[in-house]
Amino acid sequence: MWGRAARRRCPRGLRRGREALLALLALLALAGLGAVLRTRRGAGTAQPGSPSTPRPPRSGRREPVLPRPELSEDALGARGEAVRLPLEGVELRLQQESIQLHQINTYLSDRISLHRRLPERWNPLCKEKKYDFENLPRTSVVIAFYNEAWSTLLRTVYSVLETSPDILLEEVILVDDYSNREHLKERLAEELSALPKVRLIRANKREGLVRARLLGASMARGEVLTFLDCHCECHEGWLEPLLQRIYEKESAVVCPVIDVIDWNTFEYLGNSGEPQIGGFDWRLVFTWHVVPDRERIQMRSPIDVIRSPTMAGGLFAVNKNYFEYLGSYDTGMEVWGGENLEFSFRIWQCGGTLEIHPCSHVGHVFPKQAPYSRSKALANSVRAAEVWMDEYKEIYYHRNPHARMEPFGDVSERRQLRAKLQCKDFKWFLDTVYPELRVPEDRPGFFGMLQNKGLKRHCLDYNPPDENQIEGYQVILYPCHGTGQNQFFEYTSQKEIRYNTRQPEGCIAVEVGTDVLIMQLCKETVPENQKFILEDGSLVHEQSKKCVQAVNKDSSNSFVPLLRECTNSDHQKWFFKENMS
Ligand code: UD2
Ligand code: MN
Repeated sequence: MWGRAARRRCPRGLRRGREALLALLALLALAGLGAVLRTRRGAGTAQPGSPSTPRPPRSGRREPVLPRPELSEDALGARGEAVRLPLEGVELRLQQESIQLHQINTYLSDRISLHRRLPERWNPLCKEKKYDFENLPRTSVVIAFYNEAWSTLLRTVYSVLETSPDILLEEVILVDDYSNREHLKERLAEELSALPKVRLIRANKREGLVRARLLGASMARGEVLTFLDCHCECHEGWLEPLLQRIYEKESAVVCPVIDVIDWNTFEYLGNSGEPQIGGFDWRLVFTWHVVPDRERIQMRSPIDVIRSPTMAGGLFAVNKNYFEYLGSYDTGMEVWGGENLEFSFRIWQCGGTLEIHPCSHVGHVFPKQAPYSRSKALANSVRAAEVWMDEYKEIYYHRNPHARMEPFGDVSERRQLRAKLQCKDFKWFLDTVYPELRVPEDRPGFFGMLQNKGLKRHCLDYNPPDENQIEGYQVILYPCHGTGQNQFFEYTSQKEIRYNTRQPEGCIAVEVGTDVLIMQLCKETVPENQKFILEDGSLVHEQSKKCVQAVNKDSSNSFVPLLRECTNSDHQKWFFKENMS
């Protein structure tokens, strides 16, 4: 279904590309550069949505570009196991400083070989898979980096060269996004100049990851672009499945499974079971999900591609022409964030597919926390919402009142792109691609901060210690802050008080026999202990017939919401507010 949609729509843009290419071919032929043509030809004539135009079979080695040097058995972390150095004094301090600077234990990373092996983390069936090596498109691997540590960056490069079949790798393009660290200057250029197929280009101002990647892409000679972050390690056989899939279907954008490399121990985690797919919550934060049954029944085997509503963002392969046809990236996005959801929406809404290949695994170091400022992420998300989400952007704004005020620049070109490609609307995306995501009702007057009338500006608040584990803690009262997030609730027509800024969504509940409000996961059929009646400002727990009241905690000045017999007190009155005004 996806393929057909893409095929119908693509030719117009492509035709123009083909005309340009024909003109270029004529010029080159005149200049006697016929030899160049043979390697470039396949790229320009490809039809998105259909198998690649056959190109003359190529020859080349199936072995990796570089052999992996032998490592001694006792080399640190040589097989991806966890390492904890027994340090004290100066060394311990240096390790802590390295974590402070990079939010990654680069002191340890520097002591682990740049050529280490990884434990097998793929489904054993992947080893049996056969590939059309001679026919597969070649790829340029594009890696943008900003102030990355030496060893994590170099390990990424070596790992690509030591795992990618020579015949499939056109080149590795490193894009320095205007880093200011000494080790990334001449020393890096020198180190890389000794490596085959590696090119280094430098931005002459800080571009942010979107434009840095595009800078790399603009120089790429491969038929496929494969993007990686600059702190990755590729698992054996990671590249072939990506290219094979794009060879079969050019409008497929394919991600590897992202395995976790621990920022502190450099352990290579991950498992060979079913990968997770990408989603998002209504704050437009990327989330991971198990594969839904509707997708599982479509898979022909456990190692078939899995369609995913969204991608994490850093690691994917795409046919270069198709990427350009789709409008590459939104160059109005700065630094970090938002581009992954924007691209995901665009791929699906404009006729492509976004998939994860279970046989392609790549490790990624998730830092302890963000190593550089990501304050531009909000504007990037707003751009994505403004261009792709139609009226559903309101659901996002309700949960991020501040986003409405964010200057996001001009998106008219991106909207034109959407019109030109005749992309489907967001409702189609939600219904077809991501039906698991519940669309909030957001009835006027029934969402936002839930403020108590008897107290001065205090709101219901839920602050789970772990974003990924939202059940089980107590709901509290906190000064209203008006930024959505932990104070955003929606009262639904099913009588739930949903905490639906996150995925999966929480619902306020009362544990039987207690007066305490806690968070539980919402259910398909609403459990009795999650039902509340909001009437004339009173919030009645239906099961116990008691009212939610702001109760003074141990005669201090702090209050908690608890169930009490209903009175008419203002401490039992609640009202929703959308923002602080
Ligand atoms: C995730 C993605 C990342 C990107 C981001 C959303 C994965 C594994 N990672 O965050 O690729 O999609 O979500 O935007 O899916 N960089 C620059 N210039 C900058 C900032 C970053 O070149 O101004 C580089 C950076 O060095 C790295 C890449 O862009 O190679 C991604 O940045 P990150 O690793 O800080 O993002 P991450 O993994 O937290
Ligand atoms: Mn990263």
